[in-house]
Amino acid sequence: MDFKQAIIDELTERFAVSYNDATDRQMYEAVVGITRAILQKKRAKSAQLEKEQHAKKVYYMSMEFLIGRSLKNNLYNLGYENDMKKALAELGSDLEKLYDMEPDAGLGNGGLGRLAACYLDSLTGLDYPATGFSIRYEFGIFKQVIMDGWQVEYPDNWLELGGAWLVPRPDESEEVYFDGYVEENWSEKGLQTVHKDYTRVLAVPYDILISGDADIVNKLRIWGAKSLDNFNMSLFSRGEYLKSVENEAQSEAISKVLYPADDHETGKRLRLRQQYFFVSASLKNIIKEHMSLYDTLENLADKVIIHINDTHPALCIPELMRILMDEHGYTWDDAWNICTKTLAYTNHTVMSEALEQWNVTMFKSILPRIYSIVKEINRRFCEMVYADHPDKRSRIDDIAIISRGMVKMANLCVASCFCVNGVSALHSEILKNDLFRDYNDIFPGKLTNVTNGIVHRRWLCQANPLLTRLLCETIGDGFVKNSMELEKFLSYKDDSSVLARLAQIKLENKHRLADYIAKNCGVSVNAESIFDIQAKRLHEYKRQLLCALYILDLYKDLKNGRTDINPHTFIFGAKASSGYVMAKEIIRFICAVADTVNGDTKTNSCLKAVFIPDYRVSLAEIMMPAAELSEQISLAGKEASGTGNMKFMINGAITIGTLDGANVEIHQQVGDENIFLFGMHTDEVNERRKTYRPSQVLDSNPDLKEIISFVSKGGVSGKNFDSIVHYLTDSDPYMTLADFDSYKSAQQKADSVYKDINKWNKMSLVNIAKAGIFSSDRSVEEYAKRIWHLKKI
Ligand code: 26V
Repeated sequence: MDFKQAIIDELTERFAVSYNDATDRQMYEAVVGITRAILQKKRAKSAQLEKEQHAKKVYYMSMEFLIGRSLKNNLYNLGYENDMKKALAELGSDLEKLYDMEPDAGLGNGGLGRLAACYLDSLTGLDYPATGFSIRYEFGIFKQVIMDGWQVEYPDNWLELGGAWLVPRPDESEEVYFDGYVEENWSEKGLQTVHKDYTRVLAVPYDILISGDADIVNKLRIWGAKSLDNFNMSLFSRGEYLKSVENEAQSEAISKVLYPADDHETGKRLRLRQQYFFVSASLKNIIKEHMSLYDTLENLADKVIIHINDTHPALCIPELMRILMDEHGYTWDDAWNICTKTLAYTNHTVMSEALEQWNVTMFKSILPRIYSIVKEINRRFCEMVYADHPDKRSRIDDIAIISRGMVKMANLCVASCFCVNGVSALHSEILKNDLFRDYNDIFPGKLTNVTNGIVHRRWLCQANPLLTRLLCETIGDGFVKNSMELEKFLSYKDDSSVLARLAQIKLENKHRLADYIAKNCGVSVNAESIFDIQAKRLHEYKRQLLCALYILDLYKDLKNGRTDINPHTFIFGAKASSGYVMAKEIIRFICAVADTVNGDTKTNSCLKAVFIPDYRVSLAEIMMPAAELSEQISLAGKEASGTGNMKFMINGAITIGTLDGANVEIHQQVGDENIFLFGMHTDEVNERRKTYRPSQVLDSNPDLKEIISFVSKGGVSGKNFDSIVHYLTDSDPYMTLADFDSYKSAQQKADSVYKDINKWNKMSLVNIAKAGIFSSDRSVEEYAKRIWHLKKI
């Protein structure tokens, strides 16, 4: 393709400018337009193939798809990156500059949303027919600004430039019905229900086209809410301007903003509306598509998989029942039979406060028909448990879908879906033995594991071109398609020239991050120091505090004249939910610790710390390749999987971590010698918890005692951190103090290995070579083969 001519044409057609007058923004939009058009053509072909082959298809339902930027990803996957770069250069422009203009599509909070995005990419790259469904949030995850250590949130108006990727499809809009009441009438056809007095909202679809690195193009369909009731003319005429647009505003609020929380179920009405809105529109869309192809729903379960990403889209269950019964005349039993063969569910957390429950009164008022269906599912389920599992009768309150005035969405999913999976080996065991143990007895074999993965084409090939080139030169480029070929890199473990190049690449990537930090944080860090990074959402259980305490411990040692440690730079990136006060307090603490150590000229040549604001996908792409130590230090049993751990690993960072989530499997891959493990194991945590007193740990640990007293006395930047001191000394719910000594030993071990840089580089090489299994290509193949039974197009 002649990209130069295409750009010139696009600029004249769209903006009536010639290339030498075009602004950067016009250039950017022209290039996106051209790329999007290529994708659209490929999508049309893919859709045709899907139809011709009567392919079984997966619909991946998720409230979040944390896509990040798309231009580089698409050009890379299409194989046009170099051509486009050259064409732009000839026109006096620069592709890298255009890449940097693109806002992240931040339609997610963290791991769960990023996982959905990786899975769509991998499914597409592997030629599987898949569609993602979600919401077209006008505002994605907030922009984080740090003011005097405190997180402040600003709206993320990503559509301004990011909207260029969306293909509007108003012709496929759907109506969604809320509120009102249900009238039940007996007729010769049996019980008929009529939903009355409802309010309607229009769901308008926009498609984001997804490229893999193959010919297939899939789509992510995101729904925007539009009011169906035009503004009220009579109110307007009476001069009641605000009132006249109230209905419109209320409907359109549904797709206004992503809930910026991934920790606490707050039971908000608007969130329930968001969930039903995208579930109902998507299912109507799926059913229409299926009917137009087959003219029957009898074969729905053979042709369609609806995958529920966490409980957020769990309303798929009653909504599919509703469509089958109310709109297609199925009996309960026949509808249930289809539903329970079509729906599968992934659980992403065992934290009880994140498990969704809805107040019955609220649920019923917003979704009266859906409630009546959930009630019936619950009635039949409890009846079955009573009849077939008398030993579970005493546990019924915990197993039931509705109990104690709440609708429990995880229970609804496990009772209804044909398959339920956890996201790492350890997490899936905890589901079977703990969170869902009763269900595991009732439905043996339903619970399974699929360990998470990351799309290595983005997280290695695109984010780390230098390492990718080294890999291509040594082991060939087969790993791009088949991540398991990374293992060939192991044979270079003792090749000193490869190890030296690896070190050089890491150094260049560290310089790139150091430049970013200098520019964005005003802190100069030494690229020769060890880069020790913790990047993830801020949560107590992830224990960013543990690392912060260790920084103070090191600082104390340096002040006391210790000289035997390598220069060390601690780098953090983390957003806190806007209402999560302790998480924000921890950010404030980290920033103050950073100010303290960075400002001390006695120690700052050896020890620095930085909190980089606004952690997001595009920032992660700079941080991961620059990391040497990857902090994965959650309390064992709490992190379902983690996926950042995999991104660091594949870029050659060595994990310092607990045996939690997928760290367990990383350990299995690399062995004891290539990871720094520490801390209590899950069973030890459970045992210790029974009698845990943080004050006892303090009494027996003079180092910790000194650190805490330093904090209490205002040693950290002169600021008051009583909140942190009390948190740690009075309750310490995630046992930070209990794991401190063990963490410290692991850090010391890492520090001593770093002195033997050859050994360090070897460990780094082994991590890269063993990371292939954590490609989402592997995860998606497991889903496709074991759970969804999909065939490639
Ligand atoms: C929960 C909630 C609760 C209500 C408010 C809104 C909201 C939004 C998201 C969530 C999901 C929390 C679960 C989650 O993000 N889990 C993460 O999933 C990753 C992908 O499987 C996994 O790697 C992380 O370990 C896990 O914490």
